[in-house]
Amino acid sequence: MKRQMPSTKEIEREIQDRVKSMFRKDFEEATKEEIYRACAEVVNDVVIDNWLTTQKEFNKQDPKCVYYMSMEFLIGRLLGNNMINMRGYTEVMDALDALGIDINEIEDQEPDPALGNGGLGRLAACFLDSLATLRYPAYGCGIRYHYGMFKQKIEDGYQKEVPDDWLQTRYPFELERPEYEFEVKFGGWVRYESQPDGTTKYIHEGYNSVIATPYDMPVTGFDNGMVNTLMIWDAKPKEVFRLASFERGDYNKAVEDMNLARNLTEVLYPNDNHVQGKELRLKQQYFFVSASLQRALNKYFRYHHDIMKLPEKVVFQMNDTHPTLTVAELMRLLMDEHGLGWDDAWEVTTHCVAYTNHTIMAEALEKWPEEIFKGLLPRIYMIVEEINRRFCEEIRAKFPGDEQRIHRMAILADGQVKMAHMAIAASFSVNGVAALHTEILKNVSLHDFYEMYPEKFNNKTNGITQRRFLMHGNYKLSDWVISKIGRSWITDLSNMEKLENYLDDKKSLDEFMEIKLENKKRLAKYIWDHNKVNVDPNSIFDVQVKRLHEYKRQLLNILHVMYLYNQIKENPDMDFYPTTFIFGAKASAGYENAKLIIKLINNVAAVINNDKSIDNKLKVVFIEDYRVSNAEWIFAAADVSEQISTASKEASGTGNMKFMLNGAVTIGTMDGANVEMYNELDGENIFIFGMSSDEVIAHEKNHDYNPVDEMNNNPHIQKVLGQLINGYYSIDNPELFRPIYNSLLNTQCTERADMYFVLKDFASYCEAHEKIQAAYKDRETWAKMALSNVAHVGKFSSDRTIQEYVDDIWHLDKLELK
Ligand code: GL7
Repeated sequence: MKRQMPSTKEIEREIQDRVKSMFRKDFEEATKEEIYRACAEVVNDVVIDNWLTTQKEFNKQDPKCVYYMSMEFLIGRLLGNNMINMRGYTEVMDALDALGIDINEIEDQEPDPALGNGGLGRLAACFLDSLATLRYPAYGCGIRYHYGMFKQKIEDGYQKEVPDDWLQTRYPFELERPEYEFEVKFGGWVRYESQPDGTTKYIHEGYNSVIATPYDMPVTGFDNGMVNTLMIWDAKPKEVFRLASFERGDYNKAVEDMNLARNLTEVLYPNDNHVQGKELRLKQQYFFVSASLQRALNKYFRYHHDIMKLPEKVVFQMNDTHPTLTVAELMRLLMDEHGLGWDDAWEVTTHCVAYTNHTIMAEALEKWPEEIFKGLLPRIYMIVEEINRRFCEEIRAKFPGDEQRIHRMAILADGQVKMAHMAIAASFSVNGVAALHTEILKNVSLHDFYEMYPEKFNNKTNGITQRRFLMHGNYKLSDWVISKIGRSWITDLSNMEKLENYLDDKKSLDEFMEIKLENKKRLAKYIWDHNKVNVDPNSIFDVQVKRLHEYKRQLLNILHVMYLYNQIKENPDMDFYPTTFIFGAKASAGYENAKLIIKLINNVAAVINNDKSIDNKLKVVFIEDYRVSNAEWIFAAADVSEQISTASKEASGTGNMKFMLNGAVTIGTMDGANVEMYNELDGENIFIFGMSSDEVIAHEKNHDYNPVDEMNNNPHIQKVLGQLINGYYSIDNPELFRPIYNSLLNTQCTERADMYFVLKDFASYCEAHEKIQAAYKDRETWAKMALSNVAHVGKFSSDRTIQEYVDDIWHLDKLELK
């Protein structure tokens, strides 16, 4: 039976009781942090009952489950999320209110679990939310990093990385499950033993090992009593006791095991769309893959004995290439532990694994040096060699005589293990994350593989959860939508189209704009508290928040701001609607160009914000430590959403959808899911600019783009670029931004000058901004554009995405819950 949240009165009493029993304090004496912990337990109590019921139904109904394998789950804070999904948010808010406490301050006490970098990790979290809401049986499988994504401090305009010690105090929404511990082995060698029946036994010896311990987190569905599980794995040494007793003399090995366990899950690699081939990362990958598979098989064998039928009950979705070892580890377990021969093991594996590609960026393609791979995973390496041998034979059979093609497609080539190739060879499904991205995979980056296995390729356009990104982040708009069209959109976002009835209703448009203004005031206060910059809530809030990457072109945005500033200074009376340009972005710790762009944004902000002569027409704000929790407020307050990646580079984007849901109007390129947003909007109420992906790809192929021409033909660009190197934004050190200047113009500095076509798209970007200015001046026009975005956002719910994965790839049944 589904358990509901108690009434407001009961919650009020329970919170006080918990404070007393947990901290031996009267409510009045409790700190905010203690009240947060008490609230978490009150909510947990209900969650746990539903979790138990759900898991009992799993045992009874024995449904097919998806295991979503991901190195990243950017779940964000859970208290608010769980209260929303258990339909108890208002009740807790009112209870706290009665006790004189603001719920925001209590939610703010929770560390923001940042077990991911950006879009890819947040997508995994949205998928779990949708799976539970749609009642599909699912497990998330990941890593319990002790330090998540670093916290960003801005000092003198520069990014400083500060460790994110989110586990400093006990996290209330996780549960250690020592009963599901498994051993994971690294290094050593493999000994062969011929068996009397003619088969060979492979024995792994001389290895180091750790114990993998899962911590389970509940994943609540919206208002349906369903609670799935996210298992994140931590490592502990197996040998502690031996170390203490000095027995058997392998003290050194025990020390090694201890260090292995200590380092393994310590920290998330803070790279987005880029991997470094670090051995520790490969260890992390094998660690969580092996532990998750062992737990999955363990569960399977509780109710089944025929391993050949595994694909009827289990599907592993690999979130990018990071968990590709799933392929080889499943083969190993099936053969070495469960006695299958190669062909049977391959038959089972290839019906259980599916792969999602999330990027075409070459630097994100995972390749491991064979030597490292072999040393760390000797048995797995043998299996990969055999997969590769058979795969190359298959290519040869299909394309006889095309040895170059075999070389291009091989899993083992040039001394490397190519993870994407293995993922595609073994998966029964390969999907991209937006229509355009999937087409580029098929026609360009994975073209060889598409020719080999056209039937494997399919598209699943990304989505986001409206529960977190509207109901929680923007309750004012959420309540307003409910007052107009009811509640059905909460679990079926396509119902937002009913808002079309209000597009010509002046009163509704006014109310809508009033809510936006309230949200802008909330953000303006946040900006004042954090940046000490005074921004006018009546100015246009033009926002670009996402990871800092050259292909995402924050540089184009800030160069345009520099251009506007020049314009306003040259023509003080020009017609210009005051605009606040808001940025938020973390750069990977070792990404020098990206970090310098952050510094540039902050220096430009300092100059512009302190120039009284421009009469507050322009403001620039860099929000420190952009993360899930402040993102919700930022989306709610945005008028304009900047989605300006070089066409073809952003696989999908998901921030674009969160802005749209919150009634911001997009300025964007025809890239990723922007293309589908454009289609949903019938090409209206969105500002598109710049080259198409075909044009970009053609220039890349023909090497015929020269940014110097762009500069010479455009005096505005000339002036702005001059200001990069004449000390205009860096008086003390005029050379500071020279590397940015060089990256745009100087072929000697990068592979290609202006790799991401910033100057090429500059003029058309300026024009699009002029159109925004014109549209914003008419309040009603703008309101209609913005509301039209909300009305057409239906497609971009992760509920829709998950239903497509279920129908086309996973084939799951909904769990029955009474
Ligand atoms: C990403 C893509 O860059 C992004 O466009 C996409 O929305 C996201 C989820 O599919 O995946 N790929 C990637 O490597 N990272 C992403 O965010 C880090």
